[in-house]
Amino acid sequence: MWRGLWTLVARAARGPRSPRPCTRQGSGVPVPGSGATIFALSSGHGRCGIAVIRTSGPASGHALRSLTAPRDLPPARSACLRLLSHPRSGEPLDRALVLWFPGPQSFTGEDCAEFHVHGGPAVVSGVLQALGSVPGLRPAEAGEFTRRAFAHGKLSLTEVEGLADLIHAETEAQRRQALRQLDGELGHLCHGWAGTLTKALAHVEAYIDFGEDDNLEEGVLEQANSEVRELQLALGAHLRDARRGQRLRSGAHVVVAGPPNAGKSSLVNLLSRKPVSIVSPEPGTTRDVLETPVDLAGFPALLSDTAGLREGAGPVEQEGVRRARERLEQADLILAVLDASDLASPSSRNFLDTVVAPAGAGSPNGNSQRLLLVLNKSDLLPPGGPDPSPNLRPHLLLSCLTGEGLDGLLEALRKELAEVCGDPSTGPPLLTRARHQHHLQGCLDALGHYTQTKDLALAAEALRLARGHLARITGGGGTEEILDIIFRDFCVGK
Ligand SMILES: Nc1nc2c(ncn2[C@@H]2O[C@H](COP(=O)(O)OP(=O)(O)O)[C@@H](O)[C@H]2O)c(=O)[nH]1
Ligand SMILES: [Mg+2]
Repeated sequence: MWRGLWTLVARAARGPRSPRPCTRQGSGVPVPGSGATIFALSSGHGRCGIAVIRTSGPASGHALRSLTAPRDLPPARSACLRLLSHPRSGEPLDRALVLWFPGPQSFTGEDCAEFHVHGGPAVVSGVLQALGSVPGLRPAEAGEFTRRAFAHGKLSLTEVEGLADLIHAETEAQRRQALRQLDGELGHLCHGWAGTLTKALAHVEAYIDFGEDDNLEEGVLEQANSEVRELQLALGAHLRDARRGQRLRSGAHVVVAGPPNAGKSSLVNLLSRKPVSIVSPEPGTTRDVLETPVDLAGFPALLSDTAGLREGAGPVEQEGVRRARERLEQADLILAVLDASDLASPSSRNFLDTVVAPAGAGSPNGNSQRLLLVLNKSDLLPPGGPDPSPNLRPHLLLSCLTGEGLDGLLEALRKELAEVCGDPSTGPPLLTRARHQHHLQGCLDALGHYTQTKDLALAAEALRLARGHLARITGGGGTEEILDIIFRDFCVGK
């Protein structure tokens, strides 16, 4: 190996023209209003057992001393019981646990203090007022603690996003995914890819600078090319999966469809555990599309109840049918419901032919739509009798009336949704935001230019561009605008 090559690797990693690599160093992004010490209630609002108020910034130690007696700082990172009183009036406010986190070993990287007070509104507002009276302290803005953590290199941008997702997670799968992202899995993946590009760039630059040098190891350029090809394949695979991560964040579209009176609305109410839709023996009761967010077997879903699909109804119901068909086209998963005791009726046959069969066979664009076939009203079948339709594609028997078959349906839904949303327990890190997808695509496009160009200087530039896109996923070279959008997701006190 040519001796200078690793110097070039290092140069390519740092180089003046190169964007900041994916590292956990400080982002270099100025924090608006940094320098001030901020404070906020970090636990939820309202009456509760314990509320946590925290501060971050250089005056945190002074604030802690001003409010507590005795006035010396507690040992770092150890909880101490202290009497809190107003620094001006001396009025006692609460007996509370206080914690002192000297920077940089704190959440934000700055000096931080925490006050674990009793959660009554008067205690919380008294302590907040007391902190506001300490010179150099001001109330925090939404997401400001996390923004400071990012600015001081405590969290990468993908970890910040993971933290925001964790705070908003409503289902088990969302929590798992958010925790993985907060643990830095996506960041590590990008970091590894950026490392590959840095190496490829070093090889290309070595070739530019020393191509004629006999000591340059043979095949340096070929090695760079093959690394780029491998990376293209990996990025392509992740991009094909990109929709899954986004579904996991915002919920998969699950559309309940079927002929009138099959029990669609009953199923929506059963799955959402609330009376979302009117259930009635009268056909054509549901006309508009009714949507409800639900936790389906641990996955987030937007469940839509639709009008029963049939011909020849009045104009209002016809519009409902049109909307139902439109919604079916956008569905990530169709829950097709039929009345098990009425499979031979014209509306059942028509639904099987026009919706169920095409979904199984694959849609015109080549992507077969996911569909679960549910035969409802199993309680109307003779007990212990044969399958009502042995020739039908795989299906599940259910009775919304008795609840029989619900566990089997939830298990089938869990499997389907793990495919639709990606399985955060086992799969590779998911791209949960359009921002990730955009930069990964940008990286792939730049690598496309690399493979096409014959000019080595342009090839090196394409690699730098590609690496810049990866760096921006984890927060390198992020613009203020993007940061504002991301931090807006946080509440005050986080
Ligand atoms: N026996 C029986 N009746 C059901 C079941 N599910 C729904 N129904 C009844 O079937 C009728 C139509 O139900 P609904 O949910 O409004 O059907 P939709 O038109 O498909 O939305 C109502 O009278 C329900 O009470 C079931 O599992 N067993
Ligand atoms: Mg209905």
